[in-house]
Amino acid sequence: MNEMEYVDLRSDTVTKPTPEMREAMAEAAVGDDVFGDDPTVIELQELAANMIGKESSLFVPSGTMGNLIAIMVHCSRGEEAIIGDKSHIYLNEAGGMSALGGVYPHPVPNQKDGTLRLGDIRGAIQPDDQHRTITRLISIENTQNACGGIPLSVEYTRQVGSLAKENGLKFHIDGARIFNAAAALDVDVKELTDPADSVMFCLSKGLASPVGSMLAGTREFIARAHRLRKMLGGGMRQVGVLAAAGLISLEKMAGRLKQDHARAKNLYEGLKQIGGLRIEAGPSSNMVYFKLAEHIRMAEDEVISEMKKRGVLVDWSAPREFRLVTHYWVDDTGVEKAVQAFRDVLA
Ligand code: TLP
Repeated sequence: MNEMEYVDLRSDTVTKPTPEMREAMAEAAVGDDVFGDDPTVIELQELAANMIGKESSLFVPSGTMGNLIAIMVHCSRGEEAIIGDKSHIYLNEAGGMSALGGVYPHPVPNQKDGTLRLGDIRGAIQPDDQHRTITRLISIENTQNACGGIPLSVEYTRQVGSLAKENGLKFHIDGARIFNAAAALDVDVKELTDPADSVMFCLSKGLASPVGSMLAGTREFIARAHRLRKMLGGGMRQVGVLAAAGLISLEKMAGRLKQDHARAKNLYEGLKQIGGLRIEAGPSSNMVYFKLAEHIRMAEDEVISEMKKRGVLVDWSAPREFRLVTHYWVDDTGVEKAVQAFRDVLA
């Protein structure tokens, strides 16, 4: 089967560049971005900073590097960051914050709604005591991936921001999918980013760029981030070819994410009718999580390969649990095809 015929629901990271992006990439004006010479990167960084409501921004190769740089700017070695126990930073970034940054993670439980309880955050802040590490940072994730792609509200974000300020802490948002959060909540993304000192968001997920994330904050923060990007090997040269796609992500893709959310709802409605699944809450952005019902004897890998035979790529997220993600390349027909394939496979 030709790869283009697959309905790929494994993640929104699988999004290939749109034809318009490929054209813009081919024609992009470029320069050496390590010299600060690439006009397309400069344009992207200005637009991103404007849209996200921060003084400045930096193009980085990945969300993982963006989060790591933010943590390393905010915290010195041996200091501590309060993060969710289901956050991507804690679970899925290969421990980079401690391995490379020397920063100690202080995990607090993510609640079902994706939040960290304010009381838990407060309780995690270390007292001024020579035996303790120094708390420097609070980080939250929006949308909160492992809690169902759930958006965290403006009100909650403000509360975390105030708590950080009251305690002299920095506040970072892993906003890999912050534009999905803004679309789901129907708010300007700036409302969600305003209380934070730094925000990372990805161009390469629902915004459909092939590569790249943005890190945003004050001019001073970005100047320090710039040096760390270089240290980590993330200084890129004629990277305007990627920034050109990023510009289209911001100009055209950020405004269409509600379509992906509507398709995730349709997918959920279709899957709910199938006996072999245990599916709880409906999706609030572009992710549908479900578990295999007890009577299904198939292993995750078998489900994956049977689905693939029917032209649908899926992935498991935990034992007996699957996560399906809608994005630009999944249309209504793709949703129907996926529901039908699950019906056949789990019959
Ligand atoms: N998430 C990927 C996988 O790594 C799990 C996915 O398919 O969802 N923050 C959040 C909230 C993320 O979900 C991801 C990627 C990242 C950061 C890292 O971004 P990249 O992959 O660009 O390093």
